[in-house]
Amino acid sequence: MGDVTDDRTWHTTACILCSQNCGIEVELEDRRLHKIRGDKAHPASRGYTCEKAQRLDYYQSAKGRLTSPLRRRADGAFEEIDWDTAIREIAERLATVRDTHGGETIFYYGGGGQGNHLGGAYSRATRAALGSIYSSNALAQEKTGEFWVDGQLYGKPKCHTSGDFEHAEVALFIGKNPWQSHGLPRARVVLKELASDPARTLIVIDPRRTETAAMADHHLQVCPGGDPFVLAALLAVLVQEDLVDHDFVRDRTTGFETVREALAGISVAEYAGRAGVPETQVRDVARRIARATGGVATFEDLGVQQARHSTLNSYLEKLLYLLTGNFAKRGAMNIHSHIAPLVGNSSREYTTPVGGHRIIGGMVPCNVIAEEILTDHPKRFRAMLVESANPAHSLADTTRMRAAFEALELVVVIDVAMTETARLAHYVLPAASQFEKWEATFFNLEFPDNVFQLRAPLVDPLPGTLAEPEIHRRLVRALGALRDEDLTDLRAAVALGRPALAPAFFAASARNPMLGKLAPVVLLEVLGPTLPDGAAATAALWGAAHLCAMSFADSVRRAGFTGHGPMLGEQLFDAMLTRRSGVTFSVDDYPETWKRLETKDKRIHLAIPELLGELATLSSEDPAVRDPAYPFVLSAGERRSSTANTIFRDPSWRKKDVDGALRLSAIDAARLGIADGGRARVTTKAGSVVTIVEITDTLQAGHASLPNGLGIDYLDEAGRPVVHGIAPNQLTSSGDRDWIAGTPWHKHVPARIEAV
Ligand SMILES: Nc1nc2c(c(=O)[nH]1)N[C@H]1C(S)=C(S)[C@@H](COP(=O)(O)OP(=O)(O)OC[C@H]3O[C@@H](n4cnc5c(=O)[nH]c(N)nc54)[C@H](O)[C@@H]3O)O[C@H]1N2
Ligand SMILES: Nc1nc2c(c(=O)[nH]1)N[C@H]1C(S)=C(S)[C@@H](COP(=O)(O)OP(=O)(O)OC[C@H]3O[C@@H](n4cnc5c(=O)[nH]c(N)nc54)[C@H](O)[C@@H]3O)O[C@H]1N2
Ligand code: SF4
Ligand SMILES: [Mo]
Repeated sequence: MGDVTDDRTWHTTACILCSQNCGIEVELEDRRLHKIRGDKAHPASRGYTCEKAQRLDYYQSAKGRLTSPLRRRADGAFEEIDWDTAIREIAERLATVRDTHGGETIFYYGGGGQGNHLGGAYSRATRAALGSIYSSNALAQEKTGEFWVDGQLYGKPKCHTSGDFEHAEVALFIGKNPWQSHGLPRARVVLKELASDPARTLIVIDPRRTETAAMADHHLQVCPGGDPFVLAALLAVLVQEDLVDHDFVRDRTTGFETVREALAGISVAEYAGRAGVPETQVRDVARRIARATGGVATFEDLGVQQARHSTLNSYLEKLLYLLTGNFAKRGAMNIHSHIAPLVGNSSREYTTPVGGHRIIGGMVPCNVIAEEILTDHPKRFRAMLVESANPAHSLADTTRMRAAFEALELVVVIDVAMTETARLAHYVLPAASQFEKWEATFFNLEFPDNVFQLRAPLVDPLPGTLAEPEIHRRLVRALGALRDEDLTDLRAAVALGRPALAPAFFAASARNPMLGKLAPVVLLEVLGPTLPDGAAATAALWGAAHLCAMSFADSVRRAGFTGHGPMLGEQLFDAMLTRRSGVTFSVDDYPETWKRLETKDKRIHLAIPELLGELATLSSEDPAVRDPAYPFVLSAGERRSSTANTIFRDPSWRKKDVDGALRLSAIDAARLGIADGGRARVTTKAGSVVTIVEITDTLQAGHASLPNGLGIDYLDEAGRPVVHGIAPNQLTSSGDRDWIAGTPWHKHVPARIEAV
């Protein structure tokens, strides 16, 4: 199974704590992840890890793992039931909701966290069997505004760009702290290279002097919420000082004149001032970006995507690199390939059934989910299937989300642990952990080289648990959506060898479209048993490999695959199955980006009327103005060395910042009379909590921050659940959201802070 060196057996897998999924090697001791080191053979991480990977056993060996399906009794307590009973009852009750109110009233949430997307791929079959069409996940509280802008500029929301930071002459991070949160391969190495090379420039826009900002050549320390002003000022400098790449704009875009007019009248001095940044610094940064010949790469993240004007911020960020021609070239922004898209393919806009809210890339805005439940509208969501997510904790306004869960007729949760959401479920299904089953993620977002890694199980599933592909297979079967006779032809084709399956599958799903919709489970049944090493659960990847090879044939060939026609996909699938440290599945030339543009005229459509309208409203807004009742801005959910979403429930994984302190500036702490390590009460319009304080010189006065991922419970010595730290969404409100994408303002919560 593994590779033996120094008398030890090292097993190849990946870290599951953030979207980088760095390749690691693990030495086991019984079922524990005993020793962990970076895997030098991983094509993207190349041996790199951050300190958090060392803690992975806190996930694998956590107390309180679920080991039996659970059913909630009338008295509220859970009782253990066997798998057959659980699957039968869940299927019956879901079918009743479908037959009474329509499959569209069954809502699906989740499908994967930072390390596991394979199971979620199979949920498509369960949803198809139920006629469930509405779904969502965490991307609809961070990235959907950006996806919408991508759709306007590049033709479809799935035209997602990737910054080529490794080669960039200028790197710009906006509301993003990659030193802690990563988001790019080998982040700390890349940041150090950028910071130490005098020919390259690191720019950070962040109200806090983060670890990344402290390394930067230019830290634009905006006031919280100052981003649209500083971004507009940077763009105004480009236009007013005529620093625009006119050749690029003329040859590759439309709508520039409209954008130019919107920016021409902006006073750089005034907007810089309102953002809290010196005008000279804004001009220097704009000129530096315009001057770069070796590419400008940008990364916007939660600091702007979960703040006011979030979709506008995404737009302005993209205009910055587009007006300077930093697109489809080395060191700049490019549209990457994928194994399976994270964003829905459709450019058709549709809306939620009750409130008529815009659905972007197939995802219902997280902040409207409670509203779509807590109503007497006949098409309200009536049942919910939650998989690998903890929305009762991670969505805005915990109190309201709980009320929404309690109003549902049926809640089914698939998880490894008894989460805050699972406690609200009617049925809880125990999943095998990510080191007990075949797993992979579709966080394959890189350019020019894009990497996919399939992970084999390191240990057997904990008794009583099942992997999600098998859970979905059983649900689909119990729902009666798939009969053996539907599969006869496909089984016969597989018997002739895998290459015969593609044409047979195509023909079968043309005859019976439902087979196509159930594809993941169909493949699991017909192809799964024939796959080597018991890798049945990887069957859905066969389809993904073929689609990838068809969509990105040139890129897949450049990655060294030579097969013709369907053999290209077969070869790619073989490589995915066997190269356990990861496969570079596509290698791109920079101009490849143009082929991925989805606009009909193959140009970038620079003018977005809705957002230019919003830009104009900034003239009468001052981000420094605060409600006297809530004079602070609270960032509710900061990424720290001691946070990893809610993947670790055991608080003892944190060696520092054990309680997840509220960070407060020295000025505010002195004024409020709070000492380092003292306690403060934080009150917002949604709730009030008491927390430990850490005094820091990295924050400006009037700004405070709490970490993400805390406020979850874990069993104490006596087996009782005890909550550690503050759940940030006790303090957030679902109504505080972007008008276009519905994304939350978690990083911009008006708050009052008092000494306790
Ligand atoms: N250690 C660790 N890493 C993680 C995670 C984790 O839980 N822990 N989670 C992963 C996930 S799911 C995600 S989505 C990413 C998120 O990664 P990031 O977006 O980098 O994480 P955050 O710390 O939430 O927010 C980034 C920055 O926004 C800044 N900010 C706050 N308000 C404003 C503002 O008004 N304007 C600007 N410009 N900036 C502002 C904060 O000071 C912070 O430095 O991290 C991933 N990586
Ligand atoms: N206030 C505030 N709220 C936020 C944020 C913030 O910054 N501030 N950040 C937001 C962001 S960016 C994100 S990504 C979300 C994250 O929040 P969620 O999307 O809810 O996801 P996670 O916290 O990653 O939790 C993943 C769940 O998967 C379970 N799990 C782990 N392994 C497996 C497995 O193999 N199978 C199954 N079935 N389950 C498994 C874990 O036990 C856990 O319950 O939070 C969002 N919420
Ligand atoms: S960067 Fe992310 S994936 Fe890599 S070791 Fe750290 S937490 Fe794990
Ligand atoms: Mo996230």
